[in-house]
Amino acid sequence: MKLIFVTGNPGKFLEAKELLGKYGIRLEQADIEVTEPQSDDLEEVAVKCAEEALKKAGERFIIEDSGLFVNSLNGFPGVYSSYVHRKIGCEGILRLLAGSADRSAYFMAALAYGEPGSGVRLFTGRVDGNVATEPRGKSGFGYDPLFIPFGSHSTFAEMSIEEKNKFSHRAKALKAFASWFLKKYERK
Ligand code: ITT
Repeated sequence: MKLIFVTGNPGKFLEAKELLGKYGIRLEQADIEVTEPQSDDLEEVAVKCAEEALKKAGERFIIEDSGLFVNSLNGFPGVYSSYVHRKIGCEGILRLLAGSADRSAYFMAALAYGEPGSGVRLFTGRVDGNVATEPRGKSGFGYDPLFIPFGSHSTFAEMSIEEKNKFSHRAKALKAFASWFLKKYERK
């Protein structure tokens, strides 16, 4: 079963490909141009992007918006995670957190499935953890060197894709999607 992942982020794609492969779903990447709307609601961004992608994609697809929410920074960088990472990187987040006793944070993923003729459906996933005191590890992308999920001593960047998928926000949203999708497909 083939499915398109509309994303320009190869890290997101590899994680999703590994996980959905276990469900027998063969994922292909498509970098369809989608303008992200101005909103600080992750779910709204994902749904609006999916609605736009629906106009351009000729087949069923998934699209995902995600971000790191640092509790002592009132959820910053949140929906602006990609932009903030490009501008100040992991080091910038560490500077903002210098001296903070509370280093708790979470990643959220809002994953929208779009199917021509059927509209859009949303799935979400969240993982809580702490921001490390220094970047650790070389794998993954974005804030992976900073994030230590509860239940582990390693950062996401110190984990293999398979290990990260045991914890991550993206994997949780993808698992919810995959079980719904397979049931829907089996009914047909
Ligand atoms: P697409 O929109 O093309 O899918 P993107 O990277 O721009 O790719 P987002 O707009 O959803 O995606 O931004 C999410 C950002 O949040 C991402 O670029 C990272 O900086 C961060 N992020 C999200 N999930 C992450 C993860 O699993 N590990 C590390 N950083 C993550």
